[in-house]
Amino acid sequence: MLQQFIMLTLMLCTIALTKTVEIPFVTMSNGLKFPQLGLGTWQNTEHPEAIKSALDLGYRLIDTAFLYKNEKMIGTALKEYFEAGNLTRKDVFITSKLPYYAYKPEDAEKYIARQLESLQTDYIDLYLIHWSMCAERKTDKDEPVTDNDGYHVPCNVSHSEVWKILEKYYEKGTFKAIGLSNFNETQIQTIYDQAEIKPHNYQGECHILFPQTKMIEFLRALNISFTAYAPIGSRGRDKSNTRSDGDVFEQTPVKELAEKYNKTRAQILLRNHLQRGYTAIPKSTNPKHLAENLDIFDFELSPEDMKKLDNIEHKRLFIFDKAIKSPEFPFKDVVDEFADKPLTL
Ligand SMILES: NC(=O)c1ccc[n+]([C@@H]2O[C@H](COP(=O)([O-])OP(=O)(O)OC[C@H]3O[C@@H](n4cnc5c(N)ncnc54)[C@H](OP(=O)(O)O)[C@@H]3O)[C@@H](O)[C@H]2O)c1
Ligand SMILES: *[C@@H]1O[C@H](CO)[C@@H](O)[C@H](O)[C@H]1NC(C)=O
Ligand SMILES: *[C@@H]1O[C@H](CO)[C@@H](O)[C@H](O)[C@H]1NC(C)=O
Ligand SMILES: *[C@@H]1O[C@H](CO)[C@@H](O)[C@H](O)[C@H]1NC(C)=O
Ligand SMILES: *[C@@H]1O[C@H](CO)[C@@H](O)[C@H](O)[C@H]1NC(C)=O
Ligand SMILES: CC(=O)N[C@H]1CO[C@H](CO)[C@@H](O)[C@@H]1O
Repeated sequence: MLQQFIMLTLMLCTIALTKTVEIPFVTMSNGLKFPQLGLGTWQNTEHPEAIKSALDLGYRLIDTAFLYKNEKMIGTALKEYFEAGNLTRKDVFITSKLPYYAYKPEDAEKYIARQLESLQTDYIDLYLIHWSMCAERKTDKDEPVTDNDGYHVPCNVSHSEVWKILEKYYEKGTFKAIGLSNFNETQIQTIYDQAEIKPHNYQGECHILFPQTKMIEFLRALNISFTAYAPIGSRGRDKSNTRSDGDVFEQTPVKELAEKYNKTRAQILLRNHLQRGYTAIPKSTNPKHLAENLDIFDFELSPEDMKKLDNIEHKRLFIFDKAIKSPEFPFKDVVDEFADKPLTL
């Protein structure tokens, strides 16, 4: 009896130890399954091991972009991981994005080809237009043309022209889903109305200081899935294009709920996103944080506590002020606040 009991206990412990976390998903309008928690990679250009650790822990969604200068690193890490082990390409969901200085159709095609090559894959699960505002590109360089004051020189490509390129690759099967990032509701609606293939996803800044409640409702009505970027307040953000103030960890309800639920502040914030019903993509290269950010499936915030996180002063952290001269600049609040201020270069 005792022996059997010990055996069983040992077995259960082993299972508990080797089990990777099962992440819930949302279903996109085209039926694609989209994990509700993923790995952000902005500012990770030097830690391929973090990509592998994340996969070991159970992360299955990796968010990247041409602008992050890490697609080669990620492509190599994935290739090594697949060759060494248990997963294959189809187990991983890759999101990437077209840089704002490559919206002219011939440019877009060139950059897409380079991205596929860097990622060492023949398809990308979700491909987004990174910003609504585009800039002219310096000849033979991955850089925007800027004016004497450092502002991007806008390019003259319509959203519908770029969208048609994404549709073409969707129809070829190169992209399994397509979408937008950093557009406003009017712009999304216009593309939606004109599109043959409707956007499957929108990625926007979203955290307790900028909860995007109206945007999320708007997207739900169109069955466009949502991805929250900077979900824990982009703690390590550099100052280019972002505000330097605004710390979500220091908000009183976050501290109080962390104590009440015996969870870290990051876990409270990520659980809040999960219960709001969309996808969040916290970035980390720290093994402890990677595990912590995934350990949010064993507790639930009460509706009253969810409300406490709703009642915080709202402020956009990402301002993109170098692109403010574009006629397509999407955020009126930023224009009003920053149009006459010097750049946060
Ligand atoms: N579409 C867009 O325009 C856009 C814009 C911004 C971001 N994004 C995407 O969204 C992802 C997430 O946004 P983000 O990287 O700006 O910000 P974030 O995920 O809100 O915050 C990341 C920062 O928090 C730290 N961190 C992570 N887990 C932590 C924990 N448990 N405790 C304490 N600190 C923790 C990270 O440092 P460590 O690495 O040291 O843990 C890093 O400095 C990006 O990586 C990118 O993939 C997209
Ligand atoms: C969106 O479409 C998918 C696939 O048709 C469906 O499973 C899902 O329930 C829809 N979501 C909403 C919110 O309508
Ligand atoms: C921008 O493109 C439109 C349509 O192709 C054209 O009519 C317009 O003259 C262009 N504007 C500039 C400033 O090049
Ligand atoms: C709080 O969480 C920590 C870490 O998960 C755990 O070790 C500790 O026992 C918990 N404390 C209580 C009172 O539940
Ligand atoms: C949305 O973007 C357009 C630019 O294309 C701008 O004219 C409009 O004011 C923006 N709306 C809001 C609410 O910021
Ligand atoms: C995610 C996963 O299951 N990773 C495993 C792949 O295989 C190696 C070697 O057998 C394991 O160590 C990993 O845990």
